Amino acid sequence: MVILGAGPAGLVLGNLLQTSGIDCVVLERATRAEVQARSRAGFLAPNTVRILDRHGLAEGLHRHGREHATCEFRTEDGRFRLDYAALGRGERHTVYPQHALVTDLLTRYLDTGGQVRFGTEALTVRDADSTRPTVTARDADGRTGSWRGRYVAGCDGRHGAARRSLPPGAVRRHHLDHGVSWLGLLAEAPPSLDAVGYAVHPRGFAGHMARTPEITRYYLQCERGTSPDAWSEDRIWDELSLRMRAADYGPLHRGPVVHRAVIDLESDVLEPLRHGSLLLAGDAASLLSPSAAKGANLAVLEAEILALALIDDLGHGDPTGLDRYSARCLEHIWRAQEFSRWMVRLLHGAPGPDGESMFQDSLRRSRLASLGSSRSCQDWFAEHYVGV
Ligand code: RFL
Repeated sequence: MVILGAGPAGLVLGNLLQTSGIDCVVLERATRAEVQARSRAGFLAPNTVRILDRHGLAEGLHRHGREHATCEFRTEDGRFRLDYAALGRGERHTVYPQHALVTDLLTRYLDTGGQVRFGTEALTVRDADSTRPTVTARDADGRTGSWRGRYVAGCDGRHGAARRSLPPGAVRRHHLDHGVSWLGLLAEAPPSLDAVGYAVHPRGFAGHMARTPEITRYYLQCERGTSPDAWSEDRIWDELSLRMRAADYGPLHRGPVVHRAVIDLESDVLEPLRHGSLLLAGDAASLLSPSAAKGANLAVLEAEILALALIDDLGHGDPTGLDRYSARCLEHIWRAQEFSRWMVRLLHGAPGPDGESMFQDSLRRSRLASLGSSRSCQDWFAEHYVGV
């Protein structure tokens, strides 16, 4: 079994296969240090924690993760808080940075004898329509080699070799550009509020998400095409303070911005998630906008479904799970996509000169008013916000 990519999807899959005695190798383009330093997600859904618990992979997150169950919306009409653990199914998030989870998964996989080839970039997957698919890969010294297995799992993200190797027409790609960009920031500063903060402002969206007691993630809506370095740190903090209405609700804890990236909010779904012996999971299968924090959670869920199906097939000669893999995952993916899209519409809609954007903005305002006042709307939100 050849797994492309040592992110959450590839490493959950690798751990489950390894524990079941299925021989596998993970090919990873980056170095181990790079993989363990990549800061991204932080909000783990209860189902993700249950999956990791089931397979003995949750020790670190139970030790260092923190439970989280409140979000606060700040708008031109005031602010309101939702304690989502008291709504919907009564569930909460665990805040645990993705790089810490990836480090735990990698350590466990290597400690139990798993093989990872770091610095090895998969170039193509050939013969995916046969039972001996082959991956051509280049190592850090520029040497090219081949890796063959019964199956190849494409867990190498949206720009990886798995997607590139799909023959034209084999898989459909459904794509949606939400038309919005965010400047994603990591600040070396403690969280400024004890809630996820969503601020809707005439100058654009601003978001606040705790990561650790020392690190906080912020988002600022920006013009499409903005360079990540275009904003000075002073401008970033001034804009965050303005949009989050710090003058009314309390100042933000400022600190050095240690990472920044511009994210164009886009979504896509590949259908089906399988071409012969090549199976897709995580961002390689479907990209979600970060508006609802679902990507890493879906990656873990899909990896578990795929691992159990592969164990049935390779260990017991039962292909039923693999035959159903794509349909089962797509059901979860489309629900997550729907909620992410709803969140994009909840948080954006700048008023403009034309009637269309005024209309959109009024819908956005009305959506927020329903969320702030209707218990059934809040229950629906809570269920989808923590669910995958
Ligand atoms: P990853 O984590 O991108 O890992 C893919 C791995 O594949 C390697 N790779 C290759 N290796 C070999 N050959 C090649 N040709 C290769 N090409 C790539 C890469 O080096 C990498 O190690 O994909 P995976 O495993 O599918 O996991 C997906 C998640 O990482 C992603 O969905 C989340 O980070 C999305 N996301 C969030 N998800 C959540 O559930 N909760 C959150 O709070 C959350 N916050 C976020 C996010 C994504 C963000 N960005 C990147 C837009 C916040 C941000 C800012």
